[in-house]
Amino acid sequence: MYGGGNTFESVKFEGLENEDPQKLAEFEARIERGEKIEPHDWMPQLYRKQLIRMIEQHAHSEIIGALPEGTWITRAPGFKRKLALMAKVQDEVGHAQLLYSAAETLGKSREQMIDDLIEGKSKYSNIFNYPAFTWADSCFISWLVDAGAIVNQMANARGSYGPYCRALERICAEESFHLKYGHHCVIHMATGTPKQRQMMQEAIDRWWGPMMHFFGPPDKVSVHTEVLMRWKVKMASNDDCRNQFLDMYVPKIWELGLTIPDPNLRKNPETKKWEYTEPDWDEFKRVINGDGPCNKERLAVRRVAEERGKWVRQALLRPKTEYVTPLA
Ligand code: FAQ
Repeated sequence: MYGGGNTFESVKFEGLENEDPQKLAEFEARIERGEKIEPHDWMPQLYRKQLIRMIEQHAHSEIIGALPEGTWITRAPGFKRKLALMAKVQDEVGHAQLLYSAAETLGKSREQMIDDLIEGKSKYSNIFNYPAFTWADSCFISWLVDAGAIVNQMANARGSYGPYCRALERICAEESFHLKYGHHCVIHMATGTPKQRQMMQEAIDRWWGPMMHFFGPPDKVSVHTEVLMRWKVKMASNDDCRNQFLDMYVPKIWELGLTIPDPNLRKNPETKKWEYTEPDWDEFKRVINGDGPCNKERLAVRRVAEERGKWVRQALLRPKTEYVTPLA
């Protein structure tokens, strides 16, 4: 099955009864005290399994996330935009490198992770399975998808697993430049010609649903949140991150004279929470399970990249081996 096969099945505390109760209690006390868990420390199998799942999915999201924006490098308007977008895409791929390294500390090899991705066994973020039709779509990703990623990652950088937190700290620092670049691109479009404003509005209309999905299913149906929050891997729930994103960015979108395609979107002054129309969660499930508009194309590109890069990896691993490429 596409995506690792756990989606929405109860996986909360499976196998915990087989762990040594004393070691488990010490582990949980360390987490409670705010200590970092390092690769050689004792940890329950479930903690290891959950971390591998989450960090691996995050790493895949970064390399697949480079694809919709990557196609805009040659078409970005002007040399400065091309240069900035190229640097951003390069950063995203670098983030994947950091994250694959963090996941490897838990015992799964990078080769296995890449194989699982290209064979469709691992998930990656829903949002990168949609096409970036126009330059405004690329601007949306650079500003608002990066903004969503920062909300989630700033919280989790304070979590319990040392290698993941250190990777997230560095990633967030770089993402903050992406956010500034993306915001600048959107301001330019929103304050430009009527055609540019229209393009930006259409991009927001297209991407709003996937953006609401981006933070994951509602807390009441999220299967992993409880265990991940108990062990401080996730430091904010899906709904909390979604709410924080709305709080920070809806006013900024409105400020630019742009609208959000949800007539029910409003902040409740009493609860201080945002109210909104639930996005189409059936569409979310289809997309994360392999049936979105671009899933097949995204994985096909990664398969080609893997195949074409094989000789480079082999050459790095066995530098003394000579290769001859036939000329004809
Ligand atoms: N997409 O029980 P929960 C970026 C799956 S980085 C796909 O709530 P959890 C940078 C979930 O895996 C973006 N699948 O799961 C960038 C699970 O399936 P499974 C990625 C999703 O783990 C910007 C099932 O649904 N960020 O954008 C999604 O507690 C611009 C049940 O869900 C991260 O990966 C989704 N959106 O919470 C790059 C951050 N949501 O595994 C280029 C780390 C849920 O049982 C350009 N990850 N699912 O088969 C996390 O914080 C969490 O894993 C969540 C999901 C919040 C994503």
